[in-house]
Amino acid sequence: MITNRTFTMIKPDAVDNGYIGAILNDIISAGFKIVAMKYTHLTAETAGAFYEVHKERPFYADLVRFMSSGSIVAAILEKDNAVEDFRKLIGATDPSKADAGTIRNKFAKSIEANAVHGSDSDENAAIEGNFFFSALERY
Ligand code: RTP
Ligand code: MG
Repeated sequence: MITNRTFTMIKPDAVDNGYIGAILNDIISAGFKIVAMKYTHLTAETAGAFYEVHKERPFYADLVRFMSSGSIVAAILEKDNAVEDFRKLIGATDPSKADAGTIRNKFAKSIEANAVHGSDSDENAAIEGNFFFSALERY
């Protein structure tokens, strides 16, 4: 398994607010290389499948509704220690608790509409990247 990769989405709130360019700039400036990227959208069905791990959580239905409410940008990113470094770059799930300068601190509005997703393990980074990109696209 390739362990220097992570997976991200720019979520519908950030796309709608016009932050794609600024967020990509922060990601690239932090030393991440974009391996694969697409502008697309999730349906309720595909968002439900992507977030299947959260199926039992109280926020699951709202999360699926939100994530299928608009366009997203999905990307595979590469850097040494990618998963951990990217989670540091985006900050805490709740933007009111995210450190100054983090992407969620700068661009997120609420615990749900929190601008970006970042994989939480190498294993999930691979699963999530495979969800959006074919083997050819993520070479
Ligand atoms: P992500 O997976 O998006 O990178 O976020 P995370 O690891 O920081 O947070 P996680 O616990 O995996 O939750 C996934 C997403 O669900 C929404 N959420 N809503 N209403 C709530 O209390 C609540 N808690 C989480 C957020 O969009 C969160 O990013
Ligand atoms: Mg998560």
